[in-house]
Amino acid sequence: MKKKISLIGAGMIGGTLAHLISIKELADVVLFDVAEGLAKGKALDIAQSTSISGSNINLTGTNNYEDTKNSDVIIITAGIPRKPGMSRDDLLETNLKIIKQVAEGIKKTSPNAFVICITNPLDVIVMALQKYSGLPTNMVVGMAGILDSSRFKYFLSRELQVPVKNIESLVLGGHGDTMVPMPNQTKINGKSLNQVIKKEKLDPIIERTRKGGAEIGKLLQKASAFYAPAASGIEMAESYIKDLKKTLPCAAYLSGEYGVNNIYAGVPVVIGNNGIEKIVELSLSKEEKVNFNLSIKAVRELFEVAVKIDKDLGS
Ligand code: TXD
Repeated sequence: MKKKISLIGAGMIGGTLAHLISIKELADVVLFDVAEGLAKGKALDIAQSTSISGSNINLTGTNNYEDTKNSDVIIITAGIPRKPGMSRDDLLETNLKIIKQVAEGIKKTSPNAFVICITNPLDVIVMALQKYSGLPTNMVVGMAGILDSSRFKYFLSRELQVPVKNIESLVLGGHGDTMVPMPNQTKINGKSLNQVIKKEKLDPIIERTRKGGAEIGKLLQKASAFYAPAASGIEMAESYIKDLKKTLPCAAYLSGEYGVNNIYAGVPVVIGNNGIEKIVELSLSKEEKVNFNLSIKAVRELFEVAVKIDKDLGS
């Protein structure tokens, strides 16, 4: 029986998600947006490419929540993206209102779905989504670490002239300027990072990773990054749908892991057909632990701002 993925938000990332799902024949797709015609137009356009890609899936565009009911996976990009000069945190008030509306819709129509949140500011928005929807924490996850890790690996591959597939790495913590690229968890052709790159070369790469989203937003002017974010979301959805049990850096609910409680943050998790099946606890260096805790502090502070905006989050 073919699975059903509903995409809440048919903008730059949502449309790209739909196209990637179609090319990979991952599931039937329902593309939802509040903007009249946007989801319908993109779904119809992608559907007309299936004879070329040879994909045998159903694509529906809609602005009626009912069409998304009983989804196996829901990927949420509903919300506004950054404009040049904006921080991810500047999106909080607007996107919090949107995610509350989306969460109430999901609670009614797809309470058993695996929900992947992409909307920024990611760590706080995914926590709000889980609280508003009441879905179990193992079935609500945020996409950020795969994207940040992919950016880090790409920059390293360019600097070291090594194929990106020969690089293993992780970026953990919040999806913001305090994110934590993990040099001690990075291997280049199997060698540890400090054997192949000097600190003065590595630090600018870490900084460029942290600012990766802003760099693309400045170039695009009217959009933020969308190809790599969409590819990252598909990696998570595919691991769930095919029960691949991949270990992936994602924003997951922590209840004691890494000494952290009651907050979402980027950590390595195993994603299978039961959702987040395991949170992988790495042994962090002293510096990594300090940076991780700083990142958690930044997420907590922003969540406190969210609670001031909507008291419902404080209960
Ligand atoms: O790594 C990450 N998590 C980030 C996330 C990487 C890149 C982009 N990041 C964030 O994703 C970005 O800051 C935004 O918050 C979301 C979506 O970015 P996108 O570039 O796709 O934004 P668009 O193109 O503006 O699309 C958002 C769509 C748009 O079509 C709106 O009409 C729709 O969201 N929208 C809604 N859809 C459904 N329901 C509601 N309520 C709604 N409100 C707006």
